Amino acid sequence: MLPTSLDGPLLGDAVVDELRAIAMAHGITRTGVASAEVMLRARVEIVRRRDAGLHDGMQFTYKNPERSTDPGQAVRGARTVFVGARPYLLAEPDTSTVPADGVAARVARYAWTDHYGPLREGLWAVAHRLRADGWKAVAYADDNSMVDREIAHRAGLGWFGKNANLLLDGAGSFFVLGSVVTDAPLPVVAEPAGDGCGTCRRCIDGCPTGAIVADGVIDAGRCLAWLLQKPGMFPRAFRRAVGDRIYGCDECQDVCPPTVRLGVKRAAGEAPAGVPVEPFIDALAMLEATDDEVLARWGRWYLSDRDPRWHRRNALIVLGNSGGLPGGARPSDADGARVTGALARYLAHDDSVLRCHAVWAARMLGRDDLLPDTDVDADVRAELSAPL
Ligand code: B12
Ligand code: SF4
Ligand code: SF4
Repeated sequence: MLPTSLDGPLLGDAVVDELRAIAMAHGITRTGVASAEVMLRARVEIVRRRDAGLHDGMQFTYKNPERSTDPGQAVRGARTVFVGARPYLLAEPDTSTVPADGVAARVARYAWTDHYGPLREGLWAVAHRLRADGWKAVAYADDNSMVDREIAHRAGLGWFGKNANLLLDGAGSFFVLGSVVTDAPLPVVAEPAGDGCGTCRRCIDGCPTGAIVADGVIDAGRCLAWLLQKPGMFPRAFRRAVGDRIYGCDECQDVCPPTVRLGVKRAAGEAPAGVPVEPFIDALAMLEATDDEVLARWGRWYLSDRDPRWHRRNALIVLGNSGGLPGGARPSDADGARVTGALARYLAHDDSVLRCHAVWAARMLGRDDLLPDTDVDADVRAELSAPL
């Protein structure tokens, strides 16, 4: 039974142990407790980066920094925040879901399957335990109301890597983060973890687009993870750098020694039986699918307005890159029926943004024979003659 006095002394460590055990039962392997004070550093950084244009139109926590950096606005009278990290590194399944005549498109590790659902479930189990004793408690994970890395850092879960991710001591960064904001006076862990990057700068040098513009600072306008989510035309300058990525980007973590050494080599887990795990999908299958099919299979990816246009735009870029660029997958046959069919369909699409990307893909694959001489849309006309 938890103590129930709002004005009483700090709750004991046994309470945190019980909450930790609840979280652990949901796969949340690292936990900590932070004070619920305003996250001033994050607030200042968000505003500074927004003013410098580094957010490239992103909303998320940037929309209302006053709110996203103040746990007290999430739960009135908030005193503490119970923070949890859930590992998302999974072993690659033995069998590929991409057929021989398909085009393999890479999905970032955090999206191979749904990791936020189980994380939220675990955090809500913690919140309900606190509520059962009369405390207020609300769970947040990847929500615009809370800057997850900053609160996890404050709770001592890890350090800010130069790649901007929170690296957990002895485990690397392949973790999703979330928290339970509460008015319960839980005992706080006051010591954030020290820096573990030292002189390393592999992520900065390894980023395919030079998006890490200073230690821990990402220019979203260059970051593939954001550009693949963002609506509209994909900047031509970065399309080759996309390679075979269709959603998300892991490059700055895949080159990170602590993450690879401690996470990838030691701790890749298995997904529970029956849970689909998709490290690669068939870009052609996505281009052939109806809107409903796209949303049913890949609707859990965060893409602007959950609009299947952006799934297809990304699939066309992967198709264009699939002729054998470094990191790109090779279609079984660029002149084959499925590739030709997809290009022909999207070159005639009524959406001019998709036509633009289809023109680019056809030109990249040397299928100029499929291109129209001109187009009613000025952007498509520009795409027909732009340097590749
Ligand atoms: C917006 C967002 C993005 C944007 C921008 C990311 C960015 N780095 O700015 C985009 C779409 C690009 C993105 C990409 C990814 N994201 Co994201 N994203 C978010 C979101 C919604 C908000 C982040 C935010 O508020 N940033 C504001 C800035 C100011 O905070 P910050 O980047 O953490 O910066 C801090 C440090 O710079 C630090 N700092 C200050 N001074 C200094 C100085 C030094 C030297 C250093 C090192 C640090 C440092 O203080 C800052 C403030 O706290 C969070 C979820 C959430 N609600 O918090 C997820 C989140 C950060 N993303 C997450 C993930 C998994 C990813 C990807 C790995 C997904 C992928 N594979 O594609 C990539 C990683 C890209 C990268 N290198 O950051 C996880 C991170 C988990 C972790 N272990 O860190 C989060 C926490 C989601 C979650 N709940 O699990 N993301
Ligand atoms: S996610 Fe990819 S593009 Fe973005 S900073 Fe990391 S390596 Fe660069
Ligand atoms: S690659 Fe090196 S510098 Fe970058 S986050 Fe990892 S340890 Fe830090």
